[in-house]
Amino acid sequence: MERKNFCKNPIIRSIYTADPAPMVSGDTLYLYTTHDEDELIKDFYTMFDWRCFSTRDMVNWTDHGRIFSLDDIEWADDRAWAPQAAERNEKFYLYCPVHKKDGGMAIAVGVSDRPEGPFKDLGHPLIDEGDWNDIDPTVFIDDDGQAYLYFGNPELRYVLLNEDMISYDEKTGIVKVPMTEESFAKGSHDTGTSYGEGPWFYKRNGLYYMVFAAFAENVHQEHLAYSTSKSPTGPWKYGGVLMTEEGGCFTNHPGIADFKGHSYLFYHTAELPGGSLFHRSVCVAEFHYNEDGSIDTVPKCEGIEGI
Ligand code: FUB
Repeated sequence: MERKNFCKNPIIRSIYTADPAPMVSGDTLYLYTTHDEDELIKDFYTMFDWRCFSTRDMVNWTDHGRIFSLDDIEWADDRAWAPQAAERNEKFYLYCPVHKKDGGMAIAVGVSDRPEGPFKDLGHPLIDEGDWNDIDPTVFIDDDGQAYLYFGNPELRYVLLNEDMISYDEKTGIVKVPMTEESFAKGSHDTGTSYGEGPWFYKRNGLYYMVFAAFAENVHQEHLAYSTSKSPTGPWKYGGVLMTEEGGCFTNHPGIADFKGHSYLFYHTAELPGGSLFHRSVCVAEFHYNEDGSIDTVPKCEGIEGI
């Protein structure tokens, strides 16, 4: 029987979605996602656009459709991968990894006057190091107004965004975070740590959190883990596993938001009919912080109560 006032996982059932990125603006939670196409090209991720959904009660969702796509980015040709959005000075910024026409991955920025888009590309990449590390941006504006954009697979890197949110402090440049076991635990990804990709950066009660998709030793499926720091630029201290390998697909991807007094972890699985590592679906779980700011492992769940 359908439960009333209950948001059943996966949240979105009309299309395959992945890489959830929640953003709260006013009394609404906006959920930006990637979109796994039904028909695969070369049996790989086939992803051309970004989608947006919104809710005021975590149960009833409005589908805003395609809000930004590769067609809007003249210099990109493939891989519309994991985005994150930010609001500043009444404008909205969507940071998106893409594959460039001239090769390699880079991070694009779409700008809009409205959270639900449509977004307009800057016309050039924001981050373009010419290597494949330039994916999975996560953005956070600190209380002092400094905005940070972290990103990367297999290394975690960051830039200090300028107030315009579409450029960064070139003097500081692109900073490489030391990939140590103390920061990210021993694991099986390329740096020898568990840090894989999909960072999600935020602050709560004065403590900075870096949640990420991780590879345990000898395990070829991602789990979610987190590290914390007393400063926005580290050093990071490994905190533990946030979600074990779940949901039947190789990747997972965290998105965290506090909304109307509740804390939510968005993630993805392959649980819709026809699901696979290239046909994923966005889910949500409610969780709680311990007194000291630590987080216990969050079980994958059937869904959440509405608010
Ligand atoms: O969805 C494409 C890529 O897979 C993302 O950028 C990664 O985080 C992983 O979910």
